[in-house]
Amino acid sequence: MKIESYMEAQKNSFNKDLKKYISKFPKSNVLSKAIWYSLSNGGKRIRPILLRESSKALGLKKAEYINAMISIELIHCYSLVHDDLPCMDDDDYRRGKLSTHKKFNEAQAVLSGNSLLTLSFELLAEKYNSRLCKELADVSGLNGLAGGQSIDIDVKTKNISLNSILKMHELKTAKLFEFCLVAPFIIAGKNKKTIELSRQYGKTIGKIFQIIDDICDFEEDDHNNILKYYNKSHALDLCRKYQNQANSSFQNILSKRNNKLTDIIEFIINQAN
Ligand code: GRG
Repeated sequence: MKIESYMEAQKNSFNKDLKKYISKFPKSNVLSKAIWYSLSNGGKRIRPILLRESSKALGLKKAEYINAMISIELIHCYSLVHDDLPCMDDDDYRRGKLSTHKKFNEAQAVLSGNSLLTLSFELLAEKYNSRLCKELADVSGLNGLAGGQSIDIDVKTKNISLNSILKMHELKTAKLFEFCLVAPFIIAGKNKKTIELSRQYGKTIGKIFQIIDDICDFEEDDHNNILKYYNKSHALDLCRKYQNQANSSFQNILSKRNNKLTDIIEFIINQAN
């Protein structure tokens, strides 16, 4: 199967799992409607797909990884809802549809983001020990997603250095990707050294993902974009360097036959063509 069709099939399969999970909640109140709207408006689902690939490579069964897989997408969707708010990026549209605060209102958007965040921890706590909750807290809090967003907002009017842009990429984007690769290794009870390698692997994929996102979304007044410093071809060279690193240093912690991580990295890079 071609990687494009594979990604599409994986996305559809994840959407079914998510629907099943969310259908446990009543849809009669406005908050549940806002939560469902924020989750189901057409994302690529790259994070759960990566988490599933890492799990499959380790031979985990779906029952062992599904809570972690849904939980990472809930965190991601919460971050998008809050990112669109007027006090943050102030976007009226997300994925081609009205952003949650435009469809509902700001208060319900804040609450739906908060609820997605807490639900993701509930899902982890239901199934795993505190190790995984701590991991998710770490990648999504001060030293991760929230910290990266704070830098992004803080530097809006300033001149940001290349190093700060790369740091922001790591916090705002690559940290959640770390979780996708590392969580299955923690669930599978792997040793510390292997867990750390899987973390580096996830981080490297996240850095590639963000460079490609910068290339695809560049606008002239974009102050935080890597294309402020690199031209497109130079930025792609950096992706290829990370890709080689990922394929040579980290692939040996996984069985190559049982996963498509290498193809997915190539798929991500090809989005910039
Ligand atoms: C509010 C704590 C907080 C964080 C917001 C998500 C975010 C941080 C900012 C949005 C802008 C941005 C470029 C973030 C970097 C990560 C990124 C590329 C998000 C978009 O991820 P995709 O492309 O989104 O996977 P879909 O729509 O496919 O789910």
